[in-house]
Amino acid sequence: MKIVDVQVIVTSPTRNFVTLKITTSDGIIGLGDATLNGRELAVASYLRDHISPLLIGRDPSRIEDTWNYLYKGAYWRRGPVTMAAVAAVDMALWDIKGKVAGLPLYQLLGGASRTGCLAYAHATGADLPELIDSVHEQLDLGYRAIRVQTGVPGLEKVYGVGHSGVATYEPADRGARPSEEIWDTSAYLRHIPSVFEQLRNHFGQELPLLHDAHHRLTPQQAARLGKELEPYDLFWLEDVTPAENPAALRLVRQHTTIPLAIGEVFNNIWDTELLLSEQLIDFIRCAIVHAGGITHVRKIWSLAELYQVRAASHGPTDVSPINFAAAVHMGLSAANFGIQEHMRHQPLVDEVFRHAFRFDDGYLHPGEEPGLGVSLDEELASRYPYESAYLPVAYLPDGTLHDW
Ligand code: EZ4
Ligand code: CO
Repeated sequence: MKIVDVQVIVTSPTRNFVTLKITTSDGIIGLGDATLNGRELAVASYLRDHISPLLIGRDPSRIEDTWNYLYKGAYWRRGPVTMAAVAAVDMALWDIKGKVAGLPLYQLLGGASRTGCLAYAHATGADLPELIDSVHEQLDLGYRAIRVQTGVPGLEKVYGVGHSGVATYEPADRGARPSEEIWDTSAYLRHIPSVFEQLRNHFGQELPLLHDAHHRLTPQQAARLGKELEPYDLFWLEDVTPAENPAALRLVRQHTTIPLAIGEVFNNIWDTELLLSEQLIDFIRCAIVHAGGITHVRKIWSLAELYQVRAASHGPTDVSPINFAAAVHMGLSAANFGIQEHMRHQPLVDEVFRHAFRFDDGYLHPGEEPGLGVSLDEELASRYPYESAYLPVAYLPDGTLHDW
């Protein structure tokens, strides 16, 4: 069997997604996600112009070999654009392998290690009453763990906090320029501990609560926040410091026992090596698509397993259901799975990308369809052409561009 056709499909059913479609000489189709929020067309070009011609005629069963061909062979390794492109090929080849075998991906990865993957939902509110309502909404949907993000007094807008509920919180703003937000770390640090105190008073001690600081703090600020949140027993505190400096977490770790999670911007096992081997984190959060696909993230998770770090892949709405399916298959099979972020896509996205994975009573299951279990309705997809969209940028009150 050979690869005979490779296509890159860009579609924007409410937001942009890049999909790689590989067809074999036996007529089997494999799909891979290649979406990189706000930089989608760079990955589409990498795939169309540089990778697709190399795939024609290759044996689709040689996943490991093809991964190394694209990674080592290019000389220029790493980086989110390269690794998303390699990941798309990798997912599509695993999808094909599953279809050839007649088995869902999780069976190829060793079979189920659990009956379902614990999911967490997002709750957001401009103020405490809104936040409490939002947590109740997610609990009513069946979620058993909740990430909470909240407005901060004095700040007009905070990233991750919905303008009109969770559903619309993340779509990158469509338009020619990113929107701009003012961020004030001191105001945030003063406010957050009281939010968790009141959430615990309202919801009791047992509900797993998570929070994302979105890479905005210094190590000293992060250590202080971790210590102040310890009484509220968070499931984790995510992305406290800018992720390109893993050693920053040494100071945080020395000062707080709060569980730490990081990794959504990582794209390579070397980004994780110091954090894992020094046991500076508790959860590794790479997105399957942004860290080289199933083949590479599996290696990261295996390294993590040695150090009692659990796997919790990034699951936002800005990657497609193809990525999400891969994450749930991997989560079901991995010994060290921790929890899966689950932001629901808009219904239109689920129509374009029909999928076998399902959410039920707090848990995700990948379903039993062979491969990843996702199909793309190309006719429907073609009705939603690409639209320029960007993530917002953050400034400090004095106009300094800030980490986020
Ligand atoms: O900002 O996926 O944990 N989730 C997050 C996300 C990220 C987006 C960036 O594209 O932090 O909402
Ligand atoms: Co995050």
